[in-house]
Amino acid sequence: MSVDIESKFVGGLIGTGIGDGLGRNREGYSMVDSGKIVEIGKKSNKLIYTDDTQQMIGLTESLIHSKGFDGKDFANRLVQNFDISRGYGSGAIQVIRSLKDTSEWKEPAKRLFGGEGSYGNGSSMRIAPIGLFKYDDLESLSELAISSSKVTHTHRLGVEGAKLQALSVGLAVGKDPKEGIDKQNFIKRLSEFIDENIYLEKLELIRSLVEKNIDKRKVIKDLGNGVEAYNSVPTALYSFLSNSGNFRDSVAYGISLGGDADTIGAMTGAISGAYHGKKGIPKDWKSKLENKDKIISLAKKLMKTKKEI
Ligand code: F2R
Ligand code: MG
Ligand code: MG
Repeated sequence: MSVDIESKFVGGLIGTGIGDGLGRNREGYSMVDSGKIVEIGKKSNKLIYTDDTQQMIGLTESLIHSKGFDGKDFANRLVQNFDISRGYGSGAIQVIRSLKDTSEWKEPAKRLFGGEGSYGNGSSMRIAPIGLFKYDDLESLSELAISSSKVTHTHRLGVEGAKLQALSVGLAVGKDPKEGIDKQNFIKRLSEFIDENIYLEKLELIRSLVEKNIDKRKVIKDLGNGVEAYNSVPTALYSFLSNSGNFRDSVAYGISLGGDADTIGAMTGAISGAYHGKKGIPKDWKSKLENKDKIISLAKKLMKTKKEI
């Protein structure tokens, strides 16, 4: 097996941005044909990203600067990069505003939702750089995913979603798209790291649905398309696995499910981009991504940092 790891780092990060930018105007809408999403891509002059990619950029910058994960540094970058026009979740807005006024960066996230913490998909949608950075050490990958989630999302289901998404990206890096993917084995390997029943049940569902040609309505009903991490991380994984042959199909499918479309697009794009690599992403989509050169440069720096530590 020979895989171009740098291409995969670039793929995982620009995949996030492309899925996010393509899905941006579909967030909150109903399902459509995948062809409609491809058409949106053709008609758009630029793929403008949202909070998903804005936070992904901050996490990547932080991993590079700190040569690993540092919660305080990441919290500072969430504050510095905050741009409300990108469309953040209400809990995320509260946490980031509180982080600005305190050095106790672990505290604001714990106060959300009556002290329950958030189970929104905000810490999952930005996690690609952790999956890339630790793709060769899934135990460390899981620990970093948990720590990075807790800066904004402390609810156990929010944390577990971030872990599952990061693991999916990490596992995809090590696979050679020329060899194809053993879907059953991919899901089995993920399950070994997952503790929460709702995710284990959805992984089991993906295992049974993925080899069949399933109606989209059933996918939405069984796996979800909502803002909760457990209603969108498994959906992104399914979108990738059921369309693993090429990046365009997987991302168009994920976004076409509607609901939290930018975020399902970002997460599907992260996994699919980490699998197919930069070369597997359609040129027209790549060229339209906002801040493409900056994101590519960050992916290369992330890989360099990994090599140096
Ligand atoms: N915010 C949006 N989209 C709406 C605005 C877009 C519009 N186009 C614009 O430009 O203004 N999208 C982004 O938010 C989602 C990620 O959210 P995140 O970061 O997880 O935020 P939050 O608020 O923590 O969680 C989201 C919602 O989940 C529910 N929830 C979470 N934990 C809960 C709990 N313990 N109990 C009850 N409900 C809980 C709440 O409804 C939260 O508001 C992505 O879609 C991103 O694209
Ligand atoms: Mg968004
Ligand atoms: Mg969203």
